[in-house]
Amino acid sequence: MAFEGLSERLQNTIAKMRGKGKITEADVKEMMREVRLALLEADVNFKVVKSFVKTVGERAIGQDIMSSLTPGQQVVKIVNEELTALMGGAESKLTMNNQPPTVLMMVGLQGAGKTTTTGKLASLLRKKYNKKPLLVAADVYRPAAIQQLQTLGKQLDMPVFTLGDQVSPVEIAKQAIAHAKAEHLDYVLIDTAGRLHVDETLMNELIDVKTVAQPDDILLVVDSMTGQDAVNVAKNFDETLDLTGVILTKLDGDTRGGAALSIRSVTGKPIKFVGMGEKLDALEPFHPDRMASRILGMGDVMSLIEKAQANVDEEKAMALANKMKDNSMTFDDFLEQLQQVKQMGPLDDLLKMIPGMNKMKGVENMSIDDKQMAHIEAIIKSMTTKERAEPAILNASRRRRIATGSGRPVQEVNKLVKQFEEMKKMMKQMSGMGGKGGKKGMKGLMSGLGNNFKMPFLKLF
Ligand SMILES: Nc1nc2c(ncn2[C@@H]2O[C@H](COP(=O)(O)OP(=O)(O)O)[C@@H](O)[C@H]2O)c(=O)[nH]1
Ligand SMILES: [Mg+2]
Repeated sequence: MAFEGLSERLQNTIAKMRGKGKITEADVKEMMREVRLALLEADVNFKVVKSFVKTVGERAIGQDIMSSLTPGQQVVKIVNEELTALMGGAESKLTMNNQPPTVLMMVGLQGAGKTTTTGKLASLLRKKYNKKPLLVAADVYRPAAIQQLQTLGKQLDMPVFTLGDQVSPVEIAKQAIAHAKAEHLDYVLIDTAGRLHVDETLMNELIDVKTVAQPDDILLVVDSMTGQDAVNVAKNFDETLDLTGVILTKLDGDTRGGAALSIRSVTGKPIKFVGMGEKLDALEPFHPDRMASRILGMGDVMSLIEKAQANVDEEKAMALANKMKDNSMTFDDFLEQLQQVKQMGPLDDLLKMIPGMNKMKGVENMSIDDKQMAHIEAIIKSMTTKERAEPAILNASRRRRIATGSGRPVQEVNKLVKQFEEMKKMMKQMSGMGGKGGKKGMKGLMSGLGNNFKMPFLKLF
């Protein structure tokens, strides 16, 4: 999990302040010392750390008293706001040219994820904005680079422009844009070559491509796992090419976070997207505010909602939400829900987006893999219709029969039944919380998630 160390240290530091009715200057100093260490340890650029700690410290000491917040909460709010500002404040969107095609030039070192990200971005442009992209194979050096893009194009059912590897990238870019115009395509995404290190030959070639292609966005793709190197690379590329934005890849790995927190501040260029995996849908717009909340363990409810909306069948979810309200959920519903949740990605990643959940015990081990899914399915399918609807009738002999039928140990059947019951109980409590005396956080969360998403999977494993 990305940002783990930073997240934990910051949260521990903040936790010490949380309960305090009054925060002294000494408290703030002590806290800033810890924040400083946490950031340095996360490989954040030291100049960035210095100025961050200074700003937060000054604001925390000089804070106005707001009646609605305790001093501890105010410090959290300041840290959250400053982390957000550090990462660029608001979301930075792609440029869109009024006269299509909009040209995006992808640059970066070898292995950073340019080609993959080109495919992901094209896919996102089509899925989210209904645009028609053209993928352009302008890496004529790396063996099989063209083929890699063609494979992506095939997977996405999207056109790929190539002139083979004997034509210069400049010529390829020129002809690709002409082709896109003729075909009325909306976006041209140029996948350029990388090198192992920044070198002059590479930069000169990229400058030439830039001159010819006149890109609306020049996006640097950098690997977040490389930490401060990523920041230096960004600085180098920006000095030569005047980037318009950065895409940070491999944020699904356990990067310490230094690049995400330093790049904007060091280069002045915004992070526009983050890569969250190898699959073609694993690219997300970068929201500094949400990332800050995630780091501080305040959850990222917005991203969770969006993910849910993109992946969950709304009608089915709605029907289920109603069943949960009157507590008539069956094992069939349960299975269907599991399948939907599974489509959204690793469960523990999802759970960490929920406020407070990242601190909950057991979250680490929560995941539904294909094997577990198959076992659960086998067990449920071995129940009779009546048993699925009325788990209360599942006595010992029925459970033994189900175990035999599904080829699973009876303990596993017992566990599943127990989890199902617990979940039903929890659902009942949660829907009760929507009303008056409900806890503010949970209530806000639930209404934020709307009727179509009630997290019935929280306590499964
Ligand atoms: N885990 C993970 N892997 C990624 C991500 N983006 C790219 N990769 C992987 O990084 C490797 C290099 O990617 P590629 O697109 O060929 O890099 P290029 O040399 O810059 O074109 C491939 O194995 C990709 O699957 C990401 O966001 N997360
Ligand atoms: Mg490539």
